[in-house]
Amino acid sequence: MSWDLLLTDCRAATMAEGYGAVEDAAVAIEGDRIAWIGNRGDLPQQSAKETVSLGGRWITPGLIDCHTHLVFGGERAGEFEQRLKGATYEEIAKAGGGIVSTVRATRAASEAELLASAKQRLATLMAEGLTTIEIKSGYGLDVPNERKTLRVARALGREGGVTVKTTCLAAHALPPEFAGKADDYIDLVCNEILPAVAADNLADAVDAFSERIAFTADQTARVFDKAKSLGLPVKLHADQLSDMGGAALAARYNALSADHIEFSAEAGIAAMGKAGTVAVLLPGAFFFLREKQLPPMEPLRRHNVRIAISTDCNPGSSPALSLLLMMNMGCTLFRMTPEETLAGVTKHAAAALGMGDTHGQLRAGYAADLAIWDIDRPAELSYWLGGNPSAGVVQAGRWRSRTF
Ligand code: DI6
Ligand code: FE
Repeated sequence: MSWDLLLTDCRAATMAEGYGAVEDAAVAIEGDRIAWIGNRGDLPQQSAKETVSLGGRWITPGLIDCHTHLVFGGERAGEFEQRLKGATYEEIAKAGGGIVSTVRATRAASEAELLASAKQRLATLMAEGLTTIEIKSGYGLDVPNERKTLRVARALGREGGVTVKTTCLAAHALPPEFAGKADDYIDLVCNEILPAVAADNLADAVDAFSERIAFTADQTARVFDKAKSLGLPVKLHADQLSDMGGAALAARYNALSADHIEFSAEAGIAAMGKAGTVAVLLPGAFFFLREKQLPPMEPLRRHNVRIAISTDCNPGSSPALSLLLMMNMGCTLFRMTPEETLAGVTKHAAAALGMGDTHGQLRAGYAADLAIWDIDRPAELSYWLGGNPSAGVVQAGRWRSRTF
C-alpha cells in the first residue's frame, strides 16, 4: 500500500495541545484524511505516490471561519458614512436601515446574483488558507428567501473547493411586514421557515439574534425548541450590545457556540464552560462599530471556555474579508495570545461547528485540510496587518493551491 501524498521538510503546528509544534515534521495523506503525522525521523517505511518537500515552511490545519453572513445583496457603505457622522448602529436599525435594508437588497437579488457576489468574497477569504466556512442565512426572513440564501450557501460548498456549513438565522431581525408583531414572526420561523429548510436539508444548525433590536430570550427559546425538535444544533448571537442573558440561554440549550458575548455576565460564562459551549469572538464587529465593552476574557479563561475567532463577515457590522486580520485584532483588541487566536481559527472554530472530532487539528484520522505558510513562526499569522503569507492549501487531500 502507498500513501497518496507525503509532505516532508516542514514545521507543523498540529494544535493538539497549544501549538503542538513539531519542528521537523512529515505528514502522510491517504484519500481525504491524514494517515500519519509526526517527527520525520519516526516516519514509517511506506511509499507515496507523490512526495513534496515544503522547504522548511510551516503547516497548520486549514483555517476555519465559523461565523459569517457571506450571502447577501448590496452593501452598506452609505450607512458607514452616516455612522461616521454620529448616527449609531441601533439608531440606524430603528429607522428602518441596518439589517432590514440588506433584507430588501437580498430579496430583490436573484440566486445567480447572490452566488456571484458571495463567490468573490469567498475567494478573498480562501486565499488565506481557509478550508471551512460557516454561512448563515438571515437576510431573507421569509420561506422563499431564506431557502434561496441557503441554497446559494450549499452551492458555494459544492463548487467552491471549500467545506461549507450552513446555519439558518431566520430569527435575525423583524421583517418590515411583521412590524409590531414579533411573536407572529417567530410563529412563522417555527412553523414554516425552519421546517421548510430542514425538509430540504438546507441547514446544519439554527442561530438567532437575541438583542434589544432583535428578539427576546423567550422568543429565542421558542426557536431553539423548534430546532431541537427538528434535530438541529443551535448557536446564538448573544449579548453583543447589551446583557440579555444570552450566554446562559445558549448553555441551557447545549448550544455549539455563543457568539459576540461582550456583555455576558460571569454566571453565563460559567454555564458555557459547563455545557462545553464555544465562545466565538468577533473582533471585526467590535472594531467596526467602535464598541467599548470588551468580551469577558478573564472569566472565559477561568471557566475553561474554548474561544474561537471569526470574521462575522456581513455588510453592516463587520465587512471583514480577512481571517488573519481578525487574528491580529483578537490579539491587539482582546489581548489574546497568537497561540489562542490560531486555536481560535482551527481547533476551537471546528468545535463551534460541531466538527471538532474531524477538523481543526493535524492528527491521524482527521481531514487532510492543510494550510502551508511562508512564515518563520506561527505568531506571524497574528502579527502582520495585511499581506498574505499563504504558500499553499491542501483541501480534502488534494492540492487546491501551491506557490512553490
Ligand atoms: N450581529 C451582527 O453583528 C450581524 N448580525 C447580528 O446579528 C450584523 C448584521 C448586519 O448589520 O447586517
Ligand atoms: Fe453575526
